Amino acid sequence: MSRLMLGRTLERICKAVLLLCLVHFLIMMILYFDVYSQRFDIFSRFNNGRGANNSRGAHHYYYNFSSGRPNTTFASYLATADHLLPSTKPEANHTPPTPKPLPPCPEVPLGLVGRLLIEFSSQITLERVQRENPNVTEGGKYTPPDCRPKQKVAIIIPFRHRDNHLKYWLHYLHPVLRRQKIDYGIYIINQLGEDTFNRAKLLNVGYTEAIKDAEYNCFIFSDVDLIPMDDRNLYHCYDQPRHFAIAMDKFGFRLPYAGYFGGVSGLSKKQFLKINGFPNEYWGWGGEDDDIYNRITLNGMKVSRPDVRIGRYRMIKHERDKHNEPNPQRFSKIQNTKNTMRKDGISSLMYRVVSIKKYPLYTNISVEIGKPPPRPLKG
Ligand code: BGN
Repeated sequence: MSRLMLGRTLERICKAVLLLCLVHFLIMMILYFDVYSQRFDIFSRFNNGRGANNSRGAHHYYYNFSSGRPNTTFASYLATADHLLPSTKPEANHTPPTPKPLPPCPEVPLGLVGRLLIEFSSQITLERVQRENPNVTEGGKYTPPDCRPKQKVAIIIPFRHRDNHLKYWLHYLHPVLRRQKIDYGIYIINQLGEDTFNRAKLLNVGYTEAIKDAEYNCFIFSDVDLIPMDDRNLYHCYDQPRHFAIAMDKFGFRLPYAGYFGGVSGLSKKQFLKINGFPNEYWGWGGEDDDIYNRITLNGMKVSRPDVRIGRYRMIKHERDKHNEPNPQRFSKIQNTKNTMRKDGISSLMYRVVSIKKYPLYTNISVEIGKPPPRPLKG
């Protein structure tokens, strides 16, 4: 009897085990076909964060619960152990690491070399300058890759028929500005036609066009034939309007007079607007820089300058330009800055842009700026 009982019990146990096996097999089949329908994506869940199958798509499918899982089924949900994993932010492992915010650029950049050897006898080509400055981008722009500069500097060069000088300027200045960690763009403002040259008006045009192009807050105005001989003469803006070219070779490496503000100067946007920009009415050579100096002092500012050993410049020798004769009115005009500066300046500027061309090493803006008003007849 007891043997019979034992046999029956064993039989029941066997049936139960068989049933369990069957149920298990059924579950396995369901799971298998469900996974199959997901295009054999079975491995992606195991490779998560490691293997080649870890494409963002597959990853997204299994983990992004919040965005809804359109093709998932309860079975497939069960088939993954994901719901058992601690909830981690899935994207963190897979997005490329967010670049570290750059540190501010140092006040005194590392890597300056000091005194530079400047000569104008070797022939320079723009192709060579381009090859030597591969990180300068279209329009002559550059941003330091390893630090965050405080200022954005537009360098503005009044121009007409000085292509050879421009090559030297670009050849020497791009590497200097790069070492100085300046965030900059170069703007050549080319006066079209052969009417009398007007340097200060071209500088006003440069300011106006540069701020249309990018958010500059510092403007450096440079003649095309002036090359700094020391890279410690930093091309950015200062607390007061800056005069950079204080010791030119042609003046025996000295300031020619205390109020000299010619050659290379720099003003922040605020300083520039405070003096209503530069005068538009100085046609021909001379006086416009003295007028700018007057504007600065009349508006309660002072000129700041580098050390005389650092502010040294070489000027490229050249013949006197045609159509830029000394302006006979300059003597009387500079006596009158106080009365003219509010009317004549950035507020009254009129010109016509004919073309804007972005070259690899600079932006060229060709403009018509008109001609001097007819002289009043004597007598
Ligand atoms: C000055 C010129 C400046 C010029 C410097 C250096 C005048 C105004 C009348 C005195 N100023 O004499 O414009 O930058 O020489 O060349 O001529």
